[in-house]
This record gives sequence, C-alpha cells and structure tokens, in this order.
Amino acid sequence: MIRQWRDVDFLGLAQIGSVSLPNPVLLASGTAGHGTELAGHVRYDVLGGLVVKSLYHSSWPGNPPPRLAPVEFGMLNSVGLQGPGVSDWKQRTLPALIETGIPVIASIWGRTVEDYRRAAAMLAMTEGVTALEVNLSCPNIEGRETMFAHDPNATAEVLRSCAVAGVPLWAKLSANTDRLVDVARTARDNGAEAVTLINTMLGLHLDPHNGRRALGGGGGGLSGPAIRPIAVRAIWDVHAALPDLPLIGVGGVRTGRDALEMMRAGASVVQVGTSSFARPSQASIVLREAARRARKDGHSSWSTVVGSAHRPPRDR
Ligand code: RRO
Repeated sequence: MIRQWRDVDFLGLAQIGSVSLPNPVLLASGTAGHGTELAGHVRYDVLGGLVVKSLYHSSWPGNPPPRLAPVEFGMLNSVGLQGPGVSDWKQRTLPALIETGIPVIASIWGRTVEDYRRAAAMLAMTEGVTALEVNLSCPNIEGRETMFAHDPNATAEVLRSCAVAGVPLWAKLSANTDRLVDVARTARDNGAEAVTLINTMLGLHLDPHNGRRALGGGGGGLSGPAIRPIAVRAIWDVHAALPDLPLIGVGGVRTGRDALEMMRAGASVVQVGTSSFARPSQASIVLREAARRARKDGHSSWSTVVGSAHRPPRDR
C-alpha cells in the first residue's frame, strides 16, 4: 500500500504504457543498489518505483577499484555491472524489497543475446516485478566493440529474446549515438513498451597527480547535472518523432523543476540517480517539488504535463 504525504496535493497515478505507478518519480538503476540499501534514508513507500541495478544471469564481479570519480558537474563510474545474479537476487533480496511497498522494476544486462534471454527467462512469472528494464547501453562492458543500443539490429534481437519474461519491457538506450531515434523506433517495433533515456555518457578522467586514468576500468560513464541537457534533448527528439512511445527520463535530475522539464519534453516518468549519492532522500524532494509546481501551473494530472512543451501555449 503506497502512502503519501498529507501536506502535498498529488496528481494521481503516473501511466507508462500498460504500467500504472503511484507517481512519476523513480529511483534510477545503479544508484539505489539491488534492494533496500537506501530504505533507511528515503521513504520507499511514497516513491513511484525503484529500478534495480542491472543483473546478469549469474553473479558478476565488476571492475577493479576505484569505481567512482567525482568530476565537475557530475560523476564518472566504472562499476562494471557487479551483481549477485538473478537467482540469488530473487531469493535473497526481492522479498524485502517487495515488503517496502515500492514498485520494483528489474533490470538486466548481457554480453550476448543469449545472456539477455537467460536473464529474462529467469525473471518470468516473478511475483512483485512490475516491469523489466533491458539495459542495452552500459558504457562499461568489457570486450564489446559496439554497444547494443548503438545498433538497431542488435537492439531488436535482444528485445525479441526478452519477450520470454512476460512483463512490460523498457529499453534503456544511449545518447552516445546520433541514431537514437532509429534505435528507439526499432526498440518499439521489437517489443519495448517504453524506452528509458538516457544511460551515462562515455567519459574519461585522468588523475591530475600521476596522469593515469582515474578509474580502475579505464574510461567510465558520466552522470549528473552535466548530462541533463543531453537527456532532455534525447527525450525531446524521440517524443517529437514517436509521440506515442512512452518515455522514461533519466540524467541529472536534482529538483522538481528538472523533473518537470523532462516531462514537458516528453517523459511520462523520471528517474533520480546521481543526486541520491549526495543526498539519499533527494528523490522524495524531487517528487514533492514537482507535484507542487505542476499544481501551481494548473495541472491536475501528470498526464497533461507529459509532452506539453511540444504543444502551442494555449494547449499546455
Ligand atoms: O555497472 C556499470 O558500470 C554501469 C552500468 Br550497468 C550502466 O548501465 N551505466 C553505468 O554508467 N555504469
């Protein structure tokens, strides 16, 4: 049972394809752990959902440290997909997560199409999993020359293989390509009910003291405020080209104003990620602020906010 704050006048449920969520502010994959890691710091029972850090079909050790490097206006990471694997997560972590009342979106990754299929199959018929975010855009997969999300054919194959999960699929894409609209269309045509925009941007930081690459994995993924305009542009472009495809916005959201910007550009819901590192309760602050501002702007449901910047001012 989702509770809400008494002092905030919320705008009802958020709809993303066939999925109804209590509200449009979610915790982003990779920034809220695999389960209840943030539960002591943020009220899970008032948030719209939590996307679990991407899981492989088996356990995966991840990259050598250091895995995080703060940079101006953001953060670089090369976690390298560390995780317990789907079975272990289902057995040891999922029950406690369900208990918190937050809608759970599982996320999976793979090095091959068969990896994705296996992970998706292991999640089939799993009670308490609302949707599956298929991560096609991790910047830190060793040994792959092309990101799945940079190749429409690879994106199509992966998504078709994930249908076995039997839950709504969200395809997490990358803005490190100028083929984003093409890839989003292909994702939709091959079973994605929604598309998550964007993953981190490819980046590199050299240690100023020794000139070596600062992260153990070498390069990494840039997140935080630096990438917000990139995310907003990606959402804008995909919504303009494919207005019926539901979008999930992510990238540098720190305030209610940021969340509403993404929603006006075309996102049905948003995810809060890197800002939770500075303040774990940031997502709930974003939610309250977004609700207050949307009400003040005359909206009585979230749906009228979505894509409103594409409409003439009198129709917003
Ligand atoms: O684990 C990671 O290194 C990682 C993943 Br799966 C991802 O999707 N995005 C990112 O920036 N890092």
